[in-house]
Amino acid sequence: MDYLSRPLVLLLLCGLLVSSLWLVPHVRAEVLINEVLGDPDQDWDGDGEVNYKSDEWIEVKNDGDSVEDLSEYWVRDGSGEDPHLQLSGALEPGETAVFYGSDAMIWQQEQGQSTLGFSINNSGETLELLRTESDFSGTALIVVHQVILLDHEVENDRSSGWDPDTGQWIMFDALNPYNGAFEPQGNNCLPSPGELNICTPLVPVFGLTWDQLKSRYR
Ligand SMILES: [Ca+2]
Ligand SMILES: [Ca+2]
Ligand SMILES: [Ca+2]
Ligand SMILES: [Ca+2]
Repeated sequence: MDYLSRPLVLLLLCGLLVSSLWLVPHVRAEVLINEVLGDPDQDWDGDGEVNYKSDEWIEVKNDGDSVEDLSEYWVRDGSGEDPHLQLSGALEPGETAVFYGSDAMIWQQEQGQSTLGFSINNSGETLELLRTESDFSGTALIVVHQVILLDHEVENDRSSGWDPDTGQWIMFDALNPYNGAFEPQGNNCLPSPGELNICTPLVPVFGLTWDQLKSRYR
């Protein structure tokens, strides 16, 4: 190749690159943190024990209009750089998935890390959802969604999440009603791990034990 044709080839390659980028649809993360319970007081993961680490849970939702591969997503708390869990599975549009502290502990063990679970601080926490992004310089984890939990949200069996009707961040406090003045306020609805955040009130049913009642709302 002579000196004259080399810049021409470069120009052509650049043109091809720009036009191919132009044709690629804009990609943005559609998965979000939908609901969180950070101070468990019951056996949420169903392993027969109540544990402050393994029964914490984080629910994610696919808010987009195409199937999302969850293995591209990771969660971590606000205190460090390292993710606590690489998610797994796939989500159809509108679907939710829940991951328990026990899932995080298994993953951490597989990675040779300390089994800290999600480490959701009961006095308040920032949780981040990250996504694997690749470009010419390599692969990085980019924060795509963040939620902030205040002290009163992280109390025995209270969860916080997005209200599908109002779009507001709200507290699902039917199991531990909140009467204080801080936002978010409670809505007297039950936490809904793995389900859409549709309000189910706690209705006492005569003749059922407390455990039977709770299991109705899993
Ligand atoms: Ca448990
Ligand atoms: Ca906690
Ligand atoms: Ca608290
Ligand atoms: Ca939910």
